[in-house]
Amino acid sequence: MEKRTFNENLRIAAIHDISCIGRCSLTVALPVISSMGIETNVIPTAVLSTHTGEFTGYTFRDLTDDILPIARHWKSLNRHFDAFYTGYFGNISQLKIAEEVFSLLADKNTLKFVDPVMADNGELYTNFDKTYVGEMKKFCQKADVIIPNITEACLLAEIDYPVGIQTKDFIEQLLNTLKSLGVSYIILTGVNISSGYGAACFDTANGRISYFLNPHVDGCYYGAGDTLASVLLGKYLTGNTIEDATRFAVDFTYKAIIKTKESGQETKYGLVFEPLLKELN
Ligand code: PXL
Repeated sequence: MEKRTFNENLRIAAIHDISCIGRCSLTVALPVISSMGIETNVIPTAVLSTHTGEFTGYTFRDLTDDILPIARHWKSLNRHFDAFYTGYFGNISQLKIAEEVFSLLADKNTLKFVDPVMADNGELYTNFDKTYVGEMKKFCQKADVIIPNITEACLLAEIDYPVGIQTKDFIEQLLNTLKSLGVSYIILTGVNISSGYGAACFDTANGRISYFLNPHVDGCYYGAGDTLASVLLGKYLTGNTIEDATRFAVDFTYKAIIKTKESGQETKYGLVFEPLLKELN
């Protein structure tokens, strides 16, 4: 894929849920990508009072019926989008609907950046099942870039999830299996090898895998994947190579994890990324 050049009028659309508390999905994508000078439009897939990890009793308003009417209205406005960034969908039918949104609004210069949000730590999130995984696999085939964590990558590749530290051989086997999806780049997050914790960036055209790692911090940090993906997309769109964008995003996320740990706040409330936003512009 050719290197993208800086354009001060960049515009994206982010298709994720709004979790009103918990700093994930749109409450991360909006501030992070906007801070990078990119106009960030949104199509909310659902509204939840909190995200679904470690909270119980959350509200869930499914917005399936609003997605295509929003996209059709946007079509009438004749706006070009530099990227579509998809994340958490409210239900399985929204995957096909998102494909329709791409058909309506994406042109040949629109990057399709897909975070196949559905699982972590070896387990599917509440509300997702094997059928969803199959449909997500088909949806990923429409993408230019996908950014699964290890669990999601294993589900997409139909490979058993490795508990604990992974080997580089395992990571390479996993990425090479996912090559059949036909995307340009795969950014694998949650990589936990003996030399550190972070992400691997796979350029499927030349087979090169680059690792970006920091020390491992114990704990389950909600919204870390959304932070990493949002920073990476913004950096890539503003003219960095995918490898440089990945390095920056991994380091930013690591710093936000350290801030979160220092704050003593419960990790289910998301990453303390706000003090770092100034580093993005
Ligand atoms: O961070 C991923 C995510 C997004 N949206 C909702 C979630 C999660 C992870 O648990 O529950 C609603």
